[in-house]
Amino acid sequence: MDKDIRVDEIIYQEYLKALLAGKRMECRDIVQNLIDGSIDIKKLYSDLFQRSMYTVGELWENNKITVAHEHLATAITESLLNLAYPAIFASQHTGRKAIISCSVNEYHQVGGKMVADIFELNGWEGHFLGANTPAEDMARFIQEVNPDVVGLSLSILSNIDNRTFRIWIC
Ligand code: B12
Repeated sequence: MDKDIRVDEIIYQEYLKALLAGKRMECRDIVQNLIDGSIDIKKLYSDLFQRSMYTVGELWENNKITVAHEHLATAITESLLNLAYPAIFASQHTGRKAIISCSVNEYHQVGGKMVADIFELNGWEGHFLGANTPAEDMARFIQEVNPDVVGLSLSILSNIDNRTFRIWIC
């Protein structure tokens, strides 16, 4: 793998501009070029996807963009994660299993999905249960799969739901 392939400032700004303008094909081309150049997937996730979504959050917080722009950027980002899948699922499996889930009421799902993908990249089975997962269902799935690791994803502190932990402990 060529470790020199990275998201430099020019690529990042070009991608951000396209993302904010909702230009899905331009974003896709940038990401596909990086993948074709064998970029480290962790760098792609952190230096392009995460960084741009944090910028989207700041712009939204400062009323520089609307909720519609944020939704569009999120939808584009989620669709582009799939471009990395051939690389992610090429890893030899270790037999280890991880479950990552958003807590009840937590709708920020991009970060948790990325975490599950990185487990896959490292040869784990990375189960991602998505947003707002009911605690009982999460607990049942954990019993079924018997994972080595369970990770909870939340961006809003008040979404730490005591009920989830009580059910896990039982
Ligand atoms: C997109 C977005 C949304 C979308 C999410 C849609 C979706 N499909 O995911 C929607 C519209 C639903 C949304 C809603 C809200 N949002 Co919002 N949102 C964002 C935004 C812009 C991007 C989130 C994102 O994708 N980030 C990129 C990912 C890659 O980063 P990440 O989540 O941090 O994940 C990384 C790490 O945290 C870590 N990680 C994440 N999970 C896990 C789990 C484990 C186990 C491990 C080890 C690591 C790990 O690894 C990830 C990869 O590095 C953020 C801005 C930001 N700074 O993130 C605001 C942001 C998170 N939202 C915010 C707010 C306030 C809200 C609302 C309350 C707004 C409202 N008034 O309705 C609601 C709350 C909804 C809810 N109950 O969950 C605030 C939160 C502030 C706070 N913490 O108090 C932020 C920071 C915006 C801001 N600047 O103010 N939002």
